[in-house]
Amino acid sequence: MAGIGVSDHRSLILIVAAASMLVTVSEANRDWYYGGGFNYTTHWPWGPRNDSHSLNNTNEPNKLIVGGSDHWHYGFNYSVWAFQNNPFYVNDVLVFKYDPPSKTPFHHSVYLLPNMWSYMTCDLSRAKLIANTTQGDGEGFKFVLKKWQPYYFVCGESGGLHCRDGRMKFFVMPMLRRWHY
Ligand SMILES: *[C@@H]1O[C@H](CO)[C@@H](O)[C@H](O)[C@H]1NC(C)=O
Ligand SMILES: *[C@@H]1O[C@H](CO)[C@@H](O)[C@H](O)[C@H]1NC(C)=O
Ligand SMILES: *[C@@H]1O[C@H](CO)[C@@H](O)[C@H](O)[C@H]1NC(C)=O
Ligand SMILES: *[C@@H]1O[C@H](CO)[C@@H](O)[C@H](O)[C@H]1NC(C)=O
Ligand SMILES: *[C@@H]1O[C@H](CO)[C@@H](O)[C@H](O)[C@H]1NC(C)=O
Ligand SMILES: [Cu+2]
Repeated sequence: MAGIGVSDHRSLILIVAAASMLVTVSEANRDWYYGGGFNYTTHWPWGPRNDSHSLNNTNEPNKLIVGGSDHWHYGFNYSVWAFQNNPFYVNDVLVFKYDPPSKTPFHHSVYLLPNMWSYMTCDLSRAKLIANTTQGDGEGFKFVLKKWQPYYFVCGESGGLHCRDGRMKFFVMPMLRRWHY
């Protein structure tokens, strides 16, 4: 595992705080954790949802290209992207797009990490490969957020360098659509 420099300590503490918030959210499935400016009356978890993802109540899963037009590349801040695209819902689809080694010298991949700590430290020792360097080609690699659980996505290239220094990491906690029973 990579050593953690002194300068990282402050952000580490912030992330730990965020992590413990996440645990609370997991337990309660409260909608208010995600995004700002919520009206507690209208967004109470068991009330009818009314936000950009469900304005017309179609209940359709959303399909999002990770990074938007930036796709999946070194240096883009995916934590910010994920934050701006909250909330995610169970059954939403994330699409990772990146060129295969035949088209570029810059290789990428997608791994899932098992927990917040490995995510924070970009520890790939227990990472699970979900898309290799060629699978982001064309329409991209599609990943369905099947379960109500946190997902820790990282790029696994260069022994974790893309995760650590390249910001190719983000996590999502998809929410349940309350009327799906
Ligand atoms: C929140 O929504 C409720 C119900 O629509 C409304 O009565 C209330 O004024 C809203 N509060 C704020 C701060 O917007
Ligand atoms: C949901 O929000 C939109 C835009 O803010 C509003 O026009 C609509 O009336 C709201 N629907 C419900 C059911 O509250
Ligand atoms: C309803 O949602 C669907 C799926 O997101 C979208 O394609 C459609 O344009 C929306 N319709 C309206 C009236 O907002
Ligand atoms: C990547 O995965 C695809 C689909 O499973 C497979 O066909 C391909 O051989 C793999 N490529 C590499 C470089 O491992
Ligand atoms: C992404 O940007 C935010 C806001 O500027 C910053 O707090 C965060 O540390 C950045 N993430 C990474 C992995 O650099
Ligand atoms: Cu990468």
